[in-house]
Amino acid sequence: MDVEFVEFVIPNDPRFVDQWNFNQVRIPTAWDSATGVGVTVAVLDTGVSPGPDLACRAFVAPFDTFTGFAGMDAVRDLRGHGTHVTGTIAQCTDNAQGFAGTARDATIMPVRVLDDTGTGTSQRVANGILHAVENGADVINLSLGFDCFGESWPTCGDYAVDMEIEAAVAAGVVIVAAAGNDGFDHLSYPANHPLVIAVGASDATGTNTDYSSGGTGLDLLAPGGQTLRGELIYQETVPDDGTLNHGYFGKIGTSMAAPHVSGIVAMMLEHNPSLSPLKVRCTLIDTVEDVGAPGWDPYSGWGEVRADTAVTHRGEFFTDVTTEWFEPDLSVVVNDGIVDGFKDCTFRPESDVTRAQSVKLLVVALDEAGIEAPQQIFTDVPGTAWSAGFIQRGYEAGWVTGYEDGTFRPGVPITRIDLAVFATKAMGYEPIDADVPPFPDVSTDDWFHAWLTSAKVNGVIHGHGDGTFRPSVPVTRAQAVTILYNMLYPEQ
Ligand SMILES: [Ca+2]
Ligand SMILES: [Ca+2]
Repeated sequence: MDVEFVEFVIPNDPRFVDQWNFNQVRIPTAWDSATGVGVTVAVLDTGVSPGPDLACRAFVAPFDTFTGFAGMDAVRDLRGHGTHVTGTIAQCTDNAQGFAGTARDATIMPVRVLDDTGTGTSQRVANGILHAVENGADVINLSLGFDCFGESWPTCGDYAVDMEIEAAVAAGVVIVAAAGNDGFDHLSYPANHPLVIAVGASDATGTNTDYSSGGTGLDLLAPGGQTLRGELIYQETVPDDGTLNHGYFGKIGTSMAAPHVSGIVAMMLEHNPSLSPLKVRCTLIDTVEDVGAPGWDPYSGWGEVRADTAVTHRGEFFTDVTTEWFEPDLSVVVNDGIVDGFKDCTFRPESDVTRAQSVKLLVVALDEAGIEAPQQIFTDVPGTAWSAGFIQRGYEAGWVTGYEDGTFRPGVPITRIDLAVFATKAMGYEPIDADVPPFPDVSTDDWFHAWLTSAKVNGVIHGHGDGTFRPSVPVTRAQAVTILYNMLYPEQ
């Protein structure tokens, strides 16, 4: 058999050999799939002073929240923090100079929210997030925060910044923040905000460093380095003496860890632009290398980030779905946008599906939408109910039916037979009369037998392993996924 061999591409940046952190989290491998083309990362920091190894980079909408001025002069970085962070995200790469960057073709939006002492106010950060969203940022990197001293969000938080975070994520912008460097068991703010991806720091062993803050809400680790063994994060930046003399500086901290993740997110969004902030976070935590205690733990979150699997993975898997029997079906219907998981990145495959939820799934699976301003059709589904538009859509198409007493019973778990009949009718299949029942545990006298026969013949449903159908048993979310998959992709 002929096998094609390919060269392993190593960028020609001379100092790439010092970037242990890049190989550790598989960034060069991820470059085979994406490099951040067309994706904008806003760096809310001390500004950016581009040196020779950022000369290739495109910068958009630079803005100083202190003066309100725009332009690269306004965001000049005299401290070297924001420039270093920017280097990790998008240093010019394979240019025979200096170091490499993670999302080596991303666009950077420098927003100065910290002054030359590295200090800013919550109003600056809030204004910076607003500026980033209004100017088209896809990702916001926050290598900043304040210590929470044992408090959790929202006790440890800020109202103005919370408002802008929520608006940004609602607009589809992914926010990544440093966990904090105090080594406490509580994250700093805003890493502790539930909508923000919280990044702790690992060293060259891949496990958490002693300075990296952890606790509830920690999502994952990325390399932040440590000084004891000289495992620093190197990029080109300026010293903090105001001279603007560019050089190569090694730094450590969760501030250095977060931009790895921001760069990886930029590559993920190039590879799959439809990923929502929730799917980005779920994909990141589902593709980590688990380190420390098995599963999520307060020191390392879900584990250390892996750029290659995060980028190529399509966000279809959930933390409670591993090698279940329905996973291939699930990945298809999730990527089709028909079903989604929950905000905690679980899918809850064994939970019931209600009748109202089933109708919505079928409407979405048919690539249709709910009717706007729906009327009341069933006595127990007012026009204001979230499901009313979906139920009216299915009712008018002739596949949603209720009960003889005029109710629909939207909150009741749907039975296997009701979902099979809805799905078969929704697909436009005709009932099939047969002399024998389609399954041994149903009868030709059952009201549904012609529909169930059609469902079986058309591949919408299959029986259990023992040949039975069990028509009155409630449908789990896992089973609903399989029915949707069979409906859309019947075996021929
Ligand atoms: Ca370079
Ligand atoms: Ca772990």
